[in-house]
Amino acid sequence: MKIITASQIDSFKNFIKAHNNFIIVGHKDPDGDCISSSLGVSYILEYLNKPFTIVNNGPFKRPETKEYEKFFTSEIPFMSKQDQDETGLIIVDCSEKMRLGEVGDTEYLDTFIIDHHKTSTGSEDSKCIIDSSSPAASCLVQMLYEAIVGPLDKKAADTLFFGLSTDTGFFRFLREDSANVFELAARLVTAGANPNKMYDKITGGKPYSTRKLLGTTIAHAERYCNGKLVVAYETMEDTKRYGQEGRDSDMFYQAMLSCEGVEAVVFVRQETEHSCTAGFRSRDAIDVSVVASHFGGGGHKNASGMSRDGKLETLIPEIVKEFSKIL
Ligand SMILES: [Mn+2]
Repeated sequence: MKIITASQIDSFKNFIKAHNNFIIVGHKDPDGDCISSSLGVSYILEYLNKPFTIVNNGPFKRPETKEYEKFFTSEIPFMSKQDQDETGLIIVDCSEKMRLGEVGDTEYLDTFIIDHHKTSTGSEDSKCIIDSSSPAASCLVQMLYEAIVGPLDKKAADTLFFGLSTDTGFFRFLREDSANVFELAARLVTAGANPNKMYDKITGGKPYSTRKLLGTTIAHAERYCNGKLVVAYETMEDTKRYGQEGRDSDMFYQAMLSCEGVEAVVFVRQETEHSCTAGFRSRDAIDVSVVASHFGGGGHKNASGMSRDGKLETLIPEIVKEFSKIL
């Protein structure tokens, strides 16, 4: 992870100075990092006495995200032309406005992006901190917080530890180059974050039906590319039966990636009659973001996703074909 530079901190400070009001927004279907980064930025604005609204299109489906829903509104409030001119939009854990969902008109707002997705491109000007070496957007927010506000209090530490824990798979995804990530974590724990409780929070509380759904998904799994690729799917019927109260695809990826010879895992879900979403995970050198980009999606080297028109029967062979090029 790269440490945030003085000029990045200055560009963020200047953006805040330039506006009287702020909208903070992250990607729809928020995860722990998205929530953590959104709230983290709000603490910085609170400290600087700048008014803000925290927006997320939801839904807050994951059990660990539910307690945070009350801090978010689902749409950007109505603004007059003058309000728009004075308002700064801060996008966290996301670089594509498409992924914000139906939050309202963001086009006229001066924008600053804080993100760590590999497929992020960044805007033409310098109003962004985009660093794919950062394991979580919350790490970037933590460094901004410490630079602008100072030492973390317990509330900020708890919130930011949530993002770090989520996006690192509770530190499982980190490698030998991440000593400075553990230094950030150490400061969070010093300020009161509790790793044991956090692990419980991000892994526990899953409804029983999600375990049944996991069984169905595993039963649907098939191997391709000489056993290097596993593909599973969820039909609308499966969702109806077991998937109403949330899902736990992470558990599925873990189960399959720990299987001998498997290098990549695909999970495709029929969301509506005409559209699917797919998640990709991989080990080590296999870059699944390449496949995700091919289908108009994005993400990280070892974890990406996409959303696309189509049916399972036709989409799965297309995905397998793309994977056969990289496996
Ligand atoms: Mn993230």
